[in-house]
Amino acid sequence: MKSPSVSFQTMDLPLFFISDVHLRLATVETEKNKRENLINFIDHVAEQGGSLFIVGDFFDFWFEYKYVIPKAYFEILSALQEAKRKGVTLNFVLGNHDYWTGEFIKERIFNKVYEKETYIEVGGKQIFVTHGDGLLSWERGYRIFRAIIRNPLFVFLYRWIHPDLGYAFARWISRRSRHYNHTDEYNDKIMGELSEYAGNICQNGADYVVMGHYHQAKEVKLTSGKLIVLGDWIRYNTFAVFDGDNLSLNYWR
Ligand SMILES: [Mn+2]
Repeated sequence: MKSPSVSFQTMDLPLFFISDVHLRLATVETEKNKRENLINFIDHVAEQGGSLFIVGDFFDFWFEYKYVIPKAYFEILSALQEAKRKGVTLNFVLGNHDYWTGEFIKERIFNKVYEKETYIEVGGKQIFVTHGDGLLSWERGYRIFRAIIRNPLFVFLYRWIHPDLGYAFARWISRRSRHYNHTDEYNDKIMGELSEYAGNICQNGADYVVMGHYHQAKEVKLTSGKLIVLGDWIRYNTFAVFDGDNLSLNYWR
């Protein structure tokens, strides 16, 4: 296993984590409900203060053009900006659906964007945060595909596609590859590998591992440390919170 890059950040408490909101361009009823719930949650974080950590796949697709941003996410981006104005630090660990951020996301919306997994240190605890895609032993093909679509040349070329087409194409791909409903057996197999991965990281000094991507809401006690798989905002509406002593997984009402 490749050891992850280490970059320590100091964070204000409490620390909130969410992932896999998969905000869509479509304004269907389920999407409206999701946005309403999410804005309530962001407002709650703004009242509490501290830091918000979005652990990838916040958008079902984000690709940044030079002068254009997608209008579907306007209300959510406004809520984030309002939270930031009230003093919340906004962090974004990029996922496989929203990796293609630029100056707008990096400089204007979020305080800090992480292109890779990261360690954060708060109150003497070390938390390892990763979106989590490509970790499984049988995902070799995916890891190659990922390297291609993140290649600067690919991104440069994609930017020349008209935004209406660029987003429509990504939407089509996303709809074809949507697979949140696995069998229990397959989910257990995934959790087995993730627990082993997290176990190694905790053995090397981390207290917690937080990840998204797998659309399972799981809190796993390890030999030393704990793994939290964040669930999503499609079926679970889950968030993790670290208050300085404990990290726990919670369900938003
Ligand atoms: Mn993902």
